[in-house]
Amino acid sequence: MLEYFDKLLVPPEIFARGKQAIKIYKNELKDGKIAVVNSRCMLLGKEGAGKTSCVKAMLKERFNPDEPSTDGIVTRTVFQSNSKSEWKRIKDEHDDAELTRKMREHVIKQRVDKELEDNQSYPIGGDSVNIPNEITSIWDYAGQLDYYITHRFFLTNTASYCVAFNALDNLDEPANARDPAVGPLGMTNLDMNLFWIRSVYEHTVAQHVSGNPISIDGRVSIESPPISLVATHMDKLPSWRKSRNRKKVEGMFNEMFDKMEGMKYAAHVDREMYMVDNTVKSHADIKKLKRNIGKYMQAMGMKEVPINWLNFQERLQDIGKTKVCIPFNEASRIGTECGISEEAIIVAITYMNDIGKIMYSNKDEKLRNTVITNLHTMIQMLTTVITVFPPDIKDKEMNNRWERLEVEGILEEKLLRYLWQHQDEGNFDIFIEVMRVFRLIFEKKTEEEGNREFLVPCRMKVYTNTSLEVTKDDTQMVSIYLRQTFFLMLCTTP
Ligand SMILES: Nc1nc2c(ncn2[C@@H]2O[C@H](COP(=O)(O)OP(=O)(O)OP(=O)(O)O)[C@@H](O)[C@H]2O)c(=O)[nH]1
Ligand SMILES: [Mg+2]
Repeated sequence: MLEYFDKLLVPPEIFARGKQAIKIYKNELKDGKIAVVNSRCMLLGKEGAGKTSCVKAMLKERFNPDEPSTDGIVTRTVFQSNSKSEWKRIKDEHDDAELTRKMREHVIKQRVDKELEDNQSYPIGGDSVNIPNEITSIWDYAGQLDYYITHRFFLTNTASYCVAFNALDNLDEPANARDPAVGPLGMTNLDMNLFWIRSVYEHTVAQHVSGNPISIDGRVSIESPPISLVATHMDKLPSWRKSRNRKKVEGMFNEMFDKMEGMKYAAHVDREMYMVDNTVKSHADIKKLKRNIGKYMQAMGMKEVPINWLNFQERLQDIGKTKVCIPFNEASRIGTECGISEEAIIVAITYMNDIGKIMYSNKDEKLRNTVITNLHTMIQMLTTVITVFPPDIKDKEMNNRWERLEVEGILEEKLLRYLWQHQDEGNFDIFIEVMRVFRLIFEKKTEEEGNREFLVPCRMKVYTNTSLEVTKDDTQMVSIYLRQTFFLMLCTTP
């Protein structure tokens, strides 16, 4: 009987090697620890700055001169690196549970080999690919300010950041949207770049504890999380002399460094100047960027965790394939099944949240009871409502409802059900709750049964009519006049 269960639970290549190997495997699972690197690099910056092209250049993928604007809040690419700073996209990058399983089994297998002093090679699950205990990912954000409100869910202090800017954009001129029809974005290019830096600081350090110094090659170099500035479009600068172009862009970097003098976030900013041309595959500054952020990611993402946490992580990611979220109690029960003590379960879940594997917050009364097991699907669901790309809706009635969201910022339940029709019905109310708790939507009073209405502030139209007059309120009404930039963190205070 026991053997039957072992056969189910123990990886076949360990099982095949007999009782001693099974015993070592079980001991490792119970008490073993593993140093894993679960690191993330996040690219931020103005729309059209060249973030996606920079990710492609880092992964040595082909440059697209007509690269479309990143669709959705953020896209994630998982890759493996080796000592020569080669980064390679992982196949099946969305099967997180499988990656975690391979990583865990690889490490245990190595230990079983060592204890049995057995040099024979036993491939993992028939897969001969070498699995390092390292999973690294790049998160490429869409640069439109419309998505800004969602960033606070994803920016954590365990990641390394890059803020990209176009070297052709004059720092003192108004920042323009990628689509010329949209017009200026209400701040200068300099303020736009500082805005992103400040945003990382506000969402990570200011929210949590203070930043920690990172030491690279034995010396403290920067506070965590580190933020590197990357100038793109170097190939487009006017002078035929490269040195003259670099001098000019150096001036831009120095202007930004000067402007952040005395600000708390300055300690997080990498003073190395990365001036890249994304059109070529192996640009020297892309190599330098990869080398340095690779070191930052190693230093920040390395953590020794109990092996049973990885088992727990894999189980939650596996559930995520079919359910976007589960009640906290259920997650907790699974943690117990994986041999994690009651007190350690919340620590393990928080760790998984910080490294971007799941999402959980015990700060909010309502969300405390829910663990989001599939971030990818959750991002897709959020993107159906918070998007700069209108969906192709064939249904006329739904189209009118979409129109109402576009014009008035009012989301009807019927439209939301239509947009989420391919999602699990059981998740609907939880997601309404997630959006409400994160202040993305506010419920309005409505008459119609079964068609609740929600106000979506980030979808409300911005009127640029400066001649708008402040009218006197009557007893029933209070008018509030706001500018879009009031919501953004500007860079005037330390
Ligand atoms: N010549 C040249 N073109 C570039 C470079 N980097 C990006 N581009 C082009 O600039 C445009 C915008 O680049 P993207 O990489 O899509 O910019 P993004 O920051 O990801 O934009 P969003 O996703 O809209 O936020 C595309 O047409 C790219 O082909 C570069 O270094 N040189
Ligand atoms: Mg992009």
